[in-house]
Amino acid sequence: MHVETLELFWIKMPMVGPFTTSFGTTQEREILLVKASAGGASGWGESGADGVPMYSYETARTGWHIIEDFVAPVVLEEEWPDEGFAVAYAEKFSSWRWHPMARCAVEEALWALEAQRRDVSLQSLYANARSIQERIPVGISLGIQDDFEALADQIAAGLEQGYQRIKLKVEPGRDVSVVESVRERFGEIPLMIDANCGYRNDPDALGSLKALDGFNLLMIEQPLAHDDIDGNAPIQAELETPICLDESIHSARHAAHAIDIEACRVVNIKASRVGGRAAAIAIHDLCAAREIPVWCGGMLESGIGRLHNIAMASLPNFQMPGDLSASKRYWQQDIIDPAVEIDDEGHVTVPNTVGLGHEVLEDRIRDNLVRYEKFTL
Ligand code: OSB
Ligand code: MG
Repeated sequence: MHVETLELFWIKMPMVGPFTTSFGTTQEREILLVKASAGGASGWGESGADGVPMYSYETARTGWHIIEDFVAPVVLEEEWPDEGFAVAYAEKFSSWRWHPMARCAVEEALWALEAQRRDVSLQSLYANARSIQERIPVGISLGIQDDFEALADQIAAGLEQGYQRIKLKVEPGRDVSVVESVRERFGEIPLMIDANCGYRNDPDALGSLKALDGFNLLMIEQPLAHDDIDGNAPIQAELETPICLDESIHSARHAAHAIDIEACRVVNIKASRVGGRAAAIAIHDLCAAREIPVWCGGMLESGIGRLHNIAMASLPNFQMPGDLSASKRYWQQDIIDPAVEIDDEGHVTVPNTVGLGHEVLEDRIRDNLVRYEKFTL
């Protein structure tokens, strides 16, 4: 088959509220979407990159450049197999270096297109005969806040809605006191923290993290620099609390190394960070074989990336609640219909209908457009 058109939609959408991590605040999300079409069917994908390089060096603009100038010409030119073209794409581009979020966006569009053409669910393509979970437990991620009462209100609302764990963003100086207050107020709720590399310049990172070790946290996510896997090993050896790596893991090789040297006991999987769904699933399988639990991370995705995450997180080693929360936590109006919702037990049901599973609202996408282009051969 040939991919007949690739369309790029660069959009900007206001968030329901600001989201602050140790690297900065997001109030408006820029998102790059890809639509791939062939034979009257189409599929959508999303890049995890934002408008500014904070979590990642990639942006919507760098994604545009990489896809327009390099990926699209190859994808449109190539004669792909009728079945398995999403995997063939992943293999072809696996030798390309970096720009994982741009590559992932196109790959997702191809997976969704393939599901549509074969009349199957995205979940069943990702699972590829592995067992699947029909419902996935979901957690929420709460940004750093100046006002503890505002944070406490959000925790109370999250628990009330059934969310299965609370993740608090922390940074040096806004860590122990916050966790201590949350434990005092809410007791032994399932709680974890995410430092987003915040302790990378702390000369006593071990001491700072040990001070957080007595709170029975589910895990401490990404304390050290993105390019420092090894620094976690001596710290993990001294902590009861598992370390979970996010920013540091860009490939199955990274994951294997981190597990070998016991730098972490949990892995956060984000397809956009590792260059696609096939690569993410390979990390899922590797971690399963090594008995390391994984969970699906989030990048403040629109409904399109969210639905890809949910389909992938139905794989069996996604054992811990994922950052897969309801659309309305981030968006006034999501670009899919229906929006993603969770049930009152804090689970999301994985769509088992054809393709992405929900309708994509192209008109709403066009309402938020920064830039659009359609590429053909
Ligand atoms: O580190 O997991 C992270 C959002 C943007 C960038 C990085 C991260 C996050 C989150 C939000 O924690 C997770 C979500 O999408 O719900
Ligand atoms: Mg994280």
